[in-house]
Amino acid sequence: MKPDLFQAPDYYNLDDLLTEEHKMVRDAAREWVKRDVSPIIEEAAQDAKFPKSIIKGLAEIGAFGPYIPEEYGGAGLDQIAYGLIMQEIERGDSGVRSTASVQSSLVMYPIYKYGSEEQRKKFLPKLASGEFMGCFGLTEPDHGSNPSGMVTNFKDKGDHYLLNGAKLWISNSPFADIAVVWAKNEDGRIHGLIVERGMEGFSTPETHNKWSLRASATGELIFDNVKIPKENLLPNKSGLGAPLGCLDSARFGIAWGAIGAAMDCYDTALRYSKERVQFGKPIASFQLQQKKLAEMITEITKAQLLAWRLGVLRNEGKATSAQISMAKRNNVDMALKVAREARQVLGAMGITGDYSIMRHMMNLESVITYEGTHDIHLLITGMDITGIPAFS
Ligand code: TGC
Ligand code: FAD
Repeated sequence: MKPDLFQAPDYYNLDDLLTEEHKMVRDAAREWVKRDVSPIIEEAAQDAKFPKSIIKGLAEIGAFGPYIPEEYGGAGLDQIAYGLIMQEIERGDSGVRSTASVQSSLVMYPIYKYGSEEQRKKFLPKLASGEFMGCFGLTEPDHGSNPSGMVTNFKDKGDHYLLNGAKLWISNSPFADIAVVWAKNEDGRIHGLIVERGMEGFSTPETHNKWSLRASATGELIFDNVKIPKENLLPNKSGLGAPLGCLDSARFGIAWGAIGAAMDCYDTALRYSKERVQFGKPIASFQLQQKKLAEMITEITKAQLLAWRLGVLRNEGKATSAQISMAKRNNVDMALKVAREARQVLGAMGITGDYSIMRHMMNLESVITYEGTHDIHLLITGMDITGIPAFS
């Protein structure tokens, strides 16, 4: 892979909207990605191996629980700082951002928000430091977009619960120490349970042959009469709204993260277009290439503004789930389109691992599917503006 020469585009001087703390956090994440992610990520993706060496660095830049209070080991930052960290990490690779998203929004957040004080104290500091890694099990083989149909279930056996079922497409599952798992009780009510590696009947086989997010480990969660101690049930929220509340936080992070992938593709294409000469001129001098680059920076700038405004609303506690869906959908779609255009600017070189664009493009095919598909987020907007759900 070529040396990382990334220069972040900021066409509308959005840095002026950031505090000194935002810029400090963002720059630390940016430097870390340049130093510790860029040199190893292409090989990790080619080998389809999650690079465990990055866990310590992710913890050090505050990527595990950016907005979780410091008393539980989190970084105690605001939502914009959280978004900026996700942007910088995904500038390196969406799979690395996935690991951070899952740990922060899908494992630490539910324990912090829905867990008991004992659960918070037991798990959050270890998750923040990376000593423990977590995963989040909502999707099942027959229930993806429609998680309310889940069949994974647990029964009250007096001094413990008995968990049965299976989850599929679970980021981090092959190496996670704990899993936050969503399952139905005997009344059909959805609850969150903390399942720990080593519990009898719990296994996490890896899913192979992915062409996307190859540097992120994905797998199953299988529960075969797993005895769950009663103190591992998240006591403070139940119903589908509980896992969906976690998704709000993760989708917000993705809305920022996707901008990072797009920025990297644009920056790479811009630099290449000025250096690559055809017909005696840099290809940047041809109108067709300028159109691509001009449209890319326009769309990136619009997405940056959307994410920033959403961050302000989240900081004020005013962002709705539907607003988060709009930003996730728009920004991931934008990033995928930017990646496809940028790839063309590089011609044949664009398909190689010498540049990051093709890897981003393939990664974004997962990002546009997970945490709610492109179609589902459109239907969420449709429901919000018409008041009529069109899911079924
Ligand atoms: P519906 O009847 O609309 O809602 C059920 C209850 O949930 C509440 N709710 C929400 N609460 C918080 N945040 C949200 N975003 C919420 N959306 C809905 C709702 O108010 C209701 O509460 P209550 O109290 O009335 O019961 O539910 P539905 O069954 O009709 O489904 C709606 C739909 C389709 C929008 C939803 O289920 C959905 O979002 N489906 C997509 C599934 C999804 O996103 N899965 C993601 C799995 S995790 C993942 O992909 C991780 S990838 C990680 C990585 O590697 O980065
Ligand atoms: P389906 O729900 O079967 O959808 C297939 C197609 O039908 C889609 O185009 C969809 O938009 C469309 N569709 C479905 N319903 C409707 C409708 N009502 N109207 C119109 N169109 C519709 N899940 C987790 O729980 N935890 C994780 O950590 C996790 N990590 C993931 C990592 C990767 C790499 C991937 C690819 C997925 C991951 N997922 C995870 C699962 C992800 O959330 C689901 O794949 C996603 O929610 C879609 O579910 P599905 O794949 O079953 O597609």
